[in-house]
Amino acid sequence: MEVVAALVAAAFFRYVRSMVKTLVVPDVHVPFEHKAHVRRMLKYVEENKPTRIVLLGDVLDFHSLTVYRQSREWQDELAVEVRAGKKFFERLRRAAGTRTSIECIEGNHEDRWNRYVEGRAPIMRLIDVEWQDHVGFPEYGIERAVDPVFVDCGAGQRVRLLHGHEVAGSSTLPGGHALKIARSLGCNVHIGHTHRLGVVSATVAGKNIFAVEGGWLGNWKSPAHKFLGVARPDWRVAFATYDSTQTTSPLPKMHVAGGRS
Ligand SMILES: [Mn+2]
Repeated sequence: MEVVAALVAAAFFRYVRSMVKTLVVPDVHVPFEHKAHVRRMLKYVEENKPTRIVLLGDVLDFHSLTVYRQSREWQDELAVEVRAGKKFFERLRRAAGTRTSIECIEGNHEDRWNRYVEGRAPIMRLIDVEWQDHVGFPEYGIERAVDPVFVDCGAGQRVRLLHGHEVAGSSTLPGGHALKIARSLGCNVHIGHTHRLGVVSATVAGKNIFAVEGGWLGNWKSPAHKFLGVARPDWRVAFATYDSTQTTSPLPKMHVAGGRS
């Protein structure tokens, strides 16, 4: 009887160890985030304590560093943006606790910092000024993701996470750009970047693959997005979770904001 109990316990702990719950956070665009929906995401983290959190990039807007500036009053506010970014990562770490790994993929908005340094302040390369060191990565144990990032998504499958700007182009239908990337890589893919929400699938070389565009957590009404006006594109507030133990489907659960957001 004890032997059976020990075997059951061992199997249970093997199962728990192999259970990976991953939260995938799309473009937040701090300090132009949607505050209520960021709170909702942080509450999810607090209550569910995922094993892994992967941020898809464009966590930070770096509006002060863009050459496509939409809001004049933000042109000299890099310090404000950096402080808001650090606050965001602090809140995320506090909600997650110490056992969750937090990884961050670089998006085209974080790349604004890199391009600025390369193009306009090359002397800063000599002193190694990297964006992630200024928004709390060392303090809060956030890792800058090393490409490629894969997540166990259930049904024995993995999905590759990218920001989405790595492959040129866009699409008119939600999910279309992710699908293009999935076809070119020949694997399941989940991206941010388009701010749209779409889960689509295709058959590549006889293999069924899926492609996800995971929405965003930004705010339409913020200064950086005012230019969108009333004719808003079909961007959706959302985040996603994957459960490696699900057996019926490899697809994510999409946590989508309803109504107007
Ligand atoms: Mn974005």
